[in-house]
Amino acid sequence: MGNLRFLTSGESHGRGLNVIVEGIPAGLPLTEDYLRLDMERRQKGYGRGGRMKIEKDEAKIIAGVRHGLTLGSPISLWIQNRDWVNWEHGMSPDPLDEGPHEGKGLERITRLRPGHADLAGVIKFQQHDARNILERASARETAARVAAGGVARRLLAELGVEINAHVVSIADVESKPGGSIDWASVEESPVRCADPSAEQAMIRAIDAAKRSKNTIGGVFEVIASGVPIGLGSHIQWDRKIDGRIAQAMMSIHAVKGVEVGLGFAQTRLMGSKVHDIIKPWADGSPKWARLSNNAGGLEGGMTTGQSVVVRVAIKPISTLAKPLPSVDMDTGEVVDAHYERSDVCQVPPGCVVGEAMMALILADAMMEKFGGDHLDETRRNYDAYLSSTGQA
Ligand code: EPS
Repeated sequence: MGNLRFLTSGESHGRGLNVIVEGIPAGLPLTEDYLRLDMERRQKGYGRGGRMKIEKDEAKIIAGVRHGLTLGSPISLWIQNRDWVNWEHGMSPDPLDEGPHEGKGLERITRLRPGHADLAGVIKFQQHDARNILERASARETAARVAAGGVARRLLAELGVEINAHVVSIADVESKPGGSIDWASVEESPVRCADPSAEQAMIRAIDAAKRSKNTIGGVFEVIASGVPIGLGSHIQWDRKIDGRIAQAMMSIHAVKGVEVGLGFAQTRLMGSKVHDIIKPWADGSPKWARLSNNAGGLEGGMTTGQSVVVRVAIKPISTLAKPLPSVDMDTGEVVDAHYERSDVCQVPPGCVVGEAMMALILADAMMEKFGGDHLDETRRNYDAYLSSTGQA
């Protein structure tokens, strides 16, 4: 824990976002081109609003990399907000001069949106303008997480771990892929869905929500394969990796629930139907294989060597084009809640953010267990562990 850490900063309509990632060993190949892949993937998704037509997210490497290889020093990444040109005055760090104050972003927001950070934020931080809260509460921040997640993903790739995600449901439309997931087709799907018939129904559901000036949520599933046995630990609450993954997923904007493996469904089954039988050792097959993976690759706060599988529930976005009734914080009067441009559905891009958070947690756990100031040292330690524990 804390072997690999990251910290983001930035407001949605400020100059940009930055993130510092610390704890990556030296000698890891890393380029802006590699990071661009996930930055672009996060921007896609049916149900996005107008903002993504403005932005073209790129993570610039400011520090920590020389000639394509990490130095072991903090890696600093910068993502410019293209929309900043429209907000230079409204979001300027300079003190406001004498009024009148007119123009984009300068009008105070006092009509608090139910479901957003507005109400608790203005009370707690003693603000008179909800923009001072919503700018940082915005899911724009996930661009910085995905940049950091790209660094973690690059490290995990060296250790044989791959992370993917797909949309399991949007509103009441469920994906039923049947069999193994074709990740290439998920990548092509505008809603990141592995089931073509559900994909069309999901698109229709998003269209209907948009038409009725509403928003919808859903569930995505993140799957990490190639994970060794024994990341995390059973010995203390905050070392348990299932808890660490759940916290990371819950911290994503609009997330309201996380399930591991079979999740809540196992509460309706007998124990004999739930637990994953350990296969007898046989020549040619992996030594520690199981007959099923209902545990989602996590037992006792540790990885089991099977794929780590978590499902993440996203609520409908709280900025509604047809606003809910609310209260004006100045007057206490009943008003329509504030509306400004937003998305209709955030579940498809949520997949990419979920992958990033999974990568950051697993990379941290890898560094915790295998250490190393240079990638070669990390890999030596990792390989020695795999071969001495029958996992190689
Ligand atoms: C968001 C509102 C929208 C989204 C934004 C999250 O931004 P804007 O107010 O500029 O239209 O587009 O997401 C992003 C900017 C992004 O990069 O994902 C919100 O209120 O959370």
